[in-house]
Order: sequence, then structure tokens, then C-alpha cells
Amino acid sequence: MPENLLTRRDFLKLGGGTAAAAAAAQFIPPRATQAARIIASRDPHGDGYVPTTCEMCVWRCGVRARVSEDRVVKLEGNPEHPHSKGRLCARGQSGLMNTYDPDRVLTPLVRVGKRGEGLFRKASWDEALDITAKNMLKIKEKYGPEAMVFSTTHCLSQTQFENLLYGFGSPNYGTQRSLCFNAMIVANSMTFGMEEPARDYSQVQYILLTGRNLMEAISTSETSDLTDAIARGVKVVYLDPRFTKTASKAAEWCAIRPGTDLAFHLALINVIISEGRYNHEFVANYTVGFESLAEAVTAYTPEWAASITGVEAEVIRRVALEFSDAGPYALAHNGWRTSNFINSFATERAIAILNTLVGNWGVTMFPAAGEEGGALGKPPQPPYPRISALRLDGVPWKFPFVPLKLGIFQQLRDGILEGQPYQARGWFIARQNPILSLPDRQRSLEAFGKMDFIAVMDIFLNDSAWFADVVLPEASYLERYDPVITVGNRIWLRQPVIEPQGDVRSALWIYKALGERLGLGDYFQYEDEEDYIRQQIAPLGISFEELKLRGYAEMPESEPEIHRWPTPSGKIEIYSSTLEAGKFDPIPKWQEPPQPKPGMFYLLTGKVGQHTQFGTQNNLLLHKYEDVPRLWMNPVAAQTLGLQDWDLVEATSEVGSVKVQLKMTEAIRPDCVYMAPGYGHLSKGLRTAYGVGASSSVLHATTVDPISGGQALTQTFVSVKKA
Ligand SMILES: Nc1nc2c(c(=O)[nH]1)N[C@H]1C(S)=C(S)[C@@H](COP(=O)(O)OP(=O)(O)OC[C@H]3O[C@@H](n4cnc5c(=O)[nH]c(N)nc54)[C@H](O)[C@@H]3O)O[C@H]1N2
Ligand SMILES: Nc1nc2c(c(=O)[nH]1)N[C@H]1C(S)=C(S)[C@@H](COP(=O)(O)OP(=O)(O)OC[C@H]3O[C@@H](n4cnc5c(=O)[nH]c(N)nc54)[C@H](O)[C@@H]3O)O[C@H]1N2
Ligand code: SF4
Ligand SMILES: [Mo]
Repeated sequence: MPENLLTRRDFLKLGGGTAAAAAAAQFIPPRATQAARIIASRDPHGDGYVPTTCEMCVWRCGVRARVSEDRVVKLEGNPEHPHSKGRLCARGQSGLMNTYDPDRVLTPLVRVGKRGEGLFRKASWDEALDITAKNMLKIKEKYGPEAMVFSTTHCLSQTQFENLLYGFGSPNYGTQRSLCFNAMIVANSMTFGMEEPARDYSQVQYILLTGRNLMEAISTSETSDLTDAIARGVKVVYLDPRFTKTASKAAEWCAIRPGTDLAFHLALINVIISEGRYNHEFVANYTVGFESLAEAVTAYTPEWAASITGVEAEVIRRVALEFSDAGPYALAHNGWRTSNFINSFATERAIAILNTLVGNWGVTMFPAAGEEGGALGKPPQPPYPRISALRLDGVPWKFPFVPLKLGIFQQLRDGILEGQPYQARGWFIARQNPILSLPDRQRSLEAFGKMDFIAVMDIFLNDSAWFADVVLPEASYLERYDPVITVGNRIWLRQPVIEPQGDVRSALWIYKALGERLGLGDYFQYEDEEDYIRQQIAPLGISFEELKLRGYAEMPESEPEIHRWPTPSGKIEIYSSTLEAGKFDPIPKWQEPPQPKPGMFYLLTGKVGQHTQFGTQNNLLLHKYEDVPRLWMNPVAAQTLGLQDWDLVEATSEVGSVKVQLKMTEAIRPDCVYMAPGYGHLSKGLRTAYGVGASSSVLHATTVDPISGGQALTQTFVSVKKA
């Protein structure tokens, strides 16, 4: 092994820790007989369970599906899966109602009315794909491939999606990432040279969570790691302007003023440095720029931060002492959806530096494993054509530090609206609902208005499909194969446990069939789904039959190899020369983000445990969990405005206004209001969800952090009055 490589074991030592083409027509999708055959072949105990993989959120836990007479009757967690460990969350358990939703789209649809009127006719796959390919090729011929925008949210068929995009020759790739975690990924890359270090809770003794609502915004394994840690008596300090379920489990909740987490962390760093409580040896050996940091934070005292954050100075000082007392056993969580404010990037840098000061590498933080699935095979394919057109989202020509694969989705949308540097004409959307997930819904609808052609691949008529010209219905996750996924040292299979209902197809099938019509067949060199998976597992020497039976297969043991912090200096960069070269602050510095004018409120968003984003509100089982989604407001603020619980109110921001009922609750700061995402659907094709609640996306103003490209979702201010 080269000298400059460190293994996970080395990191353990380091931190002082101890523990641990033409074939389209013959390409047959999985159908009744196949599914039935599969079930019969893998039910040796006759209990009717088939192992597969959940898709109710991107966490993809292992599932055991109980099948009776070709219907799924129950979903359970697969005890062998490291994410679910035998459990499923409420969404995972309700997954069968996604498959059996009466509003599923079960045949391809072609629009017949005006856009948004919701009038579609059923079409055959041949016709729908021919129309899609014809329109995409027309746009390519007339305006160039860059006039087609492609967007998707993380899915197992991402490789095939990217083959379509880059094979077609477009640079315009929209992903959810800039609405989600750009700030965290870019900050970690600048500091550690890696996107997201792994967190390990096995030895943790003190946890600081900054707006990471792990008890509701679920990441199954990490949520259970946190639960176990709390049960062991580990102290959790949680910062959130809202009293969430995580706040209720934490030892301490700090109702911090939105946008001021940076001040809080700078003050922790101030105390830890000024009192000499940092890990001197670790800092001396493995970091660059400590002296500059020490100098830069002298003014950031707890008293200074108290006046900004609303958290008392003595609390901040005590947290600093407790955190540094725990030393390498402390963990400051870097968050996940870190798209709150324009200063979220600097906040993320401060969190990375705080962890560095206690030297928790090898104890609670580890280098992330390398690219997943490196040992897997894949079908051969030609290189992509050279793309010379600039990206509409300004990456990297306006935003040099945003990685191409992250992109800036909200800026891409605005690039479409501005028609600069050229006008986009077509949009291919898969497994995503940009009409609701992008800020400022009206602008997203206007961007749709610029399109000659829109195709959406989903399982429902989501709000984006409602405005599409062609809807391509994917088989649900219980009805299809997908490429295998690597988790730890195992690969996990998603396989059909029932026959697909109606005329729906897997993404592997749809992309190949469309790709061939676009003249891109060489990027889809597999006969069918099973053939694709066989090519994936070929280097592993395992049998497909065994994989189907167990739902997983072992991969060869591989020690994740990682360069000694693959940063320019080879060390952890407290001081970033890269940022300096880009004319950005090389050391995090306090930046006050915009504040609401008197009488206005910060608008908070944040996940609820029983729903995934904008995609599960139509699920009849999950719908039953619901209290009507309302606008949270503190009684003190409500009184000032003369508002009562359950009043219908109008919330207005600089970009839009919604009517919603009021929920008076002390679980929120008086200067904030909160709306759960995922309501206020426009699509009448979602008959259960339509008409329920309002959409915060109508209110969110669009913002772009110039360093990471992140959207700032809390940086929207609203006035509220009786409707
Ligand atoms: N059940 C469920 N689980 C999910 C998801 C889901 O849709 N449903 N989605 C998954 C995805 S894609 C993601 S990105 C993660 C997101 O998980 P998290 O990162 O935990 O993000 P959110 O739930 O969006 O927001 C968390 C909290 O941030 C608070 N907040 C807002 N502004 C500020 C601020 O300025 N400072 C502080 N300290 N807090 C602030 C909000 O009140 C909210 O409670 O969840 C994942 N898990
Ligand atoms: N106001 C507000 N805006 C936000 C957020 C917020 O909290 N509040 N969160 C932000 C974050 S963190 C994220 S990650 C993004 C998410 O933004 P999006 O990814 O756009 O939102 P989702 O609702 O997850 O979209 C997933 C789509 O996939 C569909 N789907 C489900 N299963 C399948 C399947 O098997 N096949 C296919 N083809 N489709 C399927 C669902 O019906 C849904 O329409 O939103 C961001 N925007
Ligand atoms: S967290 Fe819940 S919804 Fe997500 S994959 Fe796991 S069980 Fe499914
Ligand atoms: Mo996200």
C-alpha cells in the first residue's frame, strides 16, 4: 500500500480509539409468471417471504415482503440488513399502499388538454416512447443537445439516467442536491478532502446536533445509533428553533435564532482555543492554519454569540467545556439538509473545524469508504460525446467550487427562465417532483412554460407529471428489478415480489428502450434486467439464484483506502488556500444573514416522520396518521396578531402567498413559523392528497450560496394575517 494511504485501522490508532439496440422489442419486463416463479423458487421455508429493498425513501432498507396469492400483504424489516436491522419505519411499512394506490399510473399517458388541465389519454409504450424520442431528437436537431434538461433525484438507476443525459450530449443535469446538502458536501471537501466522513456512535460520549432532526428526518441506522447512544446515557445537545421529536429526546434543546448556528459554533471554537482545551497533538500533526483560526476567533466570545443566537452565554460556554471534556469521544454532527441560510457553508466549515479541534478522527469520525460498488461489473459502453455547451446552472463557469455532479438546481431553473446563455426547450424528469421541491413554485411553473416538451417518469401523476406532455409509469419497487446496491461489504438486491400491475416497466427497461430510439443503444448493453444484474455480479463469482434467494451477497472484504486527507496540503485544512484563491474567506467568519422585518417571521421547513418529501401524501395508510397540516406559530406571536388556534390564515412572502390553518404551539420560537413540506399538491391525479394543506414551496424565495450553490430554505420571511 502506498505510504500516503491511511486505512480505517490507521485512523483508529490515530485518534487513540480502541473499538472499533435492436433488442428492445424482445426485452421482456418481469411479469406474472416470472414473479410467481421467483417466489416459488425462493421460499424454501414456505413462509411466503421474499427479500427485497425498500424505496419509500432514499435510505433503501432491507425488506421482507410477505406475499399471498400474488399480493403483497405485509412488509417487514430484514433483520440482516444493516440499515433496518429488522425494523421498518412507518413509511416502509406502508409501502404496499404505494403499490396498491388507486391513483397509480398504470399505462403510459399522453397529454391531450392544455398543460395543467390534467387531460391525458392512455398510450402504448411504443407510442409514448416514440413521441418522447421524436421530441427530444427534434430539440437536439434544432437547438443542440444542450437545449434538453435532464433531472432526477438519487435512485438506483442513476447510472442509466446519466447514460441517457451524457450520451444525448447535454450538460444540463438537475439533481435535488443543491436543495439538500451542497453546503455540507462542499465544506467537508474543502476541509477534509472528502464529501462526508462516516460517523460512528459506538464510543461517542457527547453529541451536538445542529438542526439534524434524526428522530423525524430518519436515516434508519443512524437514528437507531442515536437512540442507543441516548439509552447509554450519552448527552445530546440539539439546536433548532423548533421543539422537534429529537429535541424531546435530547438532554438539552437550544431554541437558537435561525441562521445563527455559525455564531454559536464560532463561540465554542473561541472557548476551546482560548482555554487551551483543544487536542494539541492532533492539531499540530494533522492540520494547517490553526494560528490563523486562533486569531480570527478572538472576538467571538460566548457573550458576543449570546446576543446573536438568543442562547445564553453561560450555556454556550458550558457546551464548549463539555464538548472538549469529551475530547475525541465528542461528535458535532454536520447535518444533512444543510440548505438553511446563505451562511450555511461557513457554518458547515465551523462544524468541521470544531470536530477537528477535539481530534475525534478514528473515534467518532472516520474516512468514508471509497466509491460504492467498485468491485461490481457493468456492461461495456462507449465514451460520452464531448460536450462544449456551458451549463445553465453556471457550474463551474460562475460557481467554480460546486462539483458538477451536485450542480445548482434552482439556478438551472432560473437559467431556463432567463434563457441565458441559451434557451432550454425540453425537460426529462425522473423520480423527482421539481414543481414542489424547488423554491418559488410560480417560477418553476413558468420554467415549465418555456418548454416545447416535458416527459416525466414516476409511479404517480405527481405535480410535475400533471404538467407533462408524456408520463412514463415505472413499475413500483415491489414490482421490479433495479441495479444492485452496495451497503457495507454486501450487495443488496431489489427484485419483483409481485407481478407488475397494469402496463408499467422498470427504469432499466425504460431507459434502454428510450436510449435505443435516441440512437444511444450502445450505452444500454444488456438484454433485460436480470442480464444487467448478472453483468454486475459477474466479477464476484456469486450465483444470481443465490442472490435472489437471500436478497444479498457478500462482497470481498475491502479496507476503505483513503489518502491522508486528500486536500491540497494533505492535512485537515482549517485554513483553506483553495477558498482564499477563490476570494472567499479562508477561515469561517461571522456573516449575519438577512433577517425578517419587524412583524414578519422566519419560515421554517423540516421533515415529518411519516412522509417522504412530496411523494407519499397520497398513501392511504400514511394519510391516516395525519393531523391536518397547519402553520405552527407560538401563542405569544398569535396573541399579538389576534389569531386563534385553527384560524384560517394567509401567509405571504416576497414571492407568494398561501392560506393555511394555524396551529398554536409553544414548540416554536415566537419569531418563526413552520410548515411541513409535501402538502398543497397541484395534481388532481393525487386524489387523497389533493386539497390537503398548503405548499411552502409557493413561499420560498430562491437563493444561491456562491460557494456551494446551496439554496437557503429558511431565508424566507412571511407576514401572517387572518384570511
Ligand atoms: N421521515 C423522513 N425522513 C427523511 C426524509 C423525509 O422526507 N422524511 N428526507 C431525507 C432527506 S432527503 C434529508 S435531506 C434529511 C433531512 O434531515 P434534516 O437535516 O434533519 O433536515 P430537515 O428535517 O429538513 O430540517 C431539520 C430541522 O432544521 C430546523 N431549522 C431550520 N432552520 C434552522 C436554522 O437556521 N438552524 C437550526 N439549527 N435549525 C434550523 C427545522 O426546524 C427542522 O426541524 O432527512 C431524510 N430523512
Ligand atoms: N419546501 C421544501 N422544499 C424542499 C425540502 C423541504 O424540506 N421543504 N427538502 C429539500 C430536500 S432535502 C430534498 S432531498 C428535495 C427532494 O425533492 P424531490 O426529489 O423532487 O422530491 P420527492 O418528493 O422525493 O420526489 C420523488 C418522486 O419520486 C416518485 N417515486 C417514488 N417511488 C418511485 C419509483 O419507484 N419510481 C419512480 N420513477 N418514481 C418514484 C414520487 O412519487 C415523487 O414524485 O426537496 C428539497 N426541497
Ligand atoms: S427509512 Fe423507512 S422509508 Fe426509508 S428505506 Fe428505511 S424503511 Fe424504507
Ligand atoms: Mo434531502
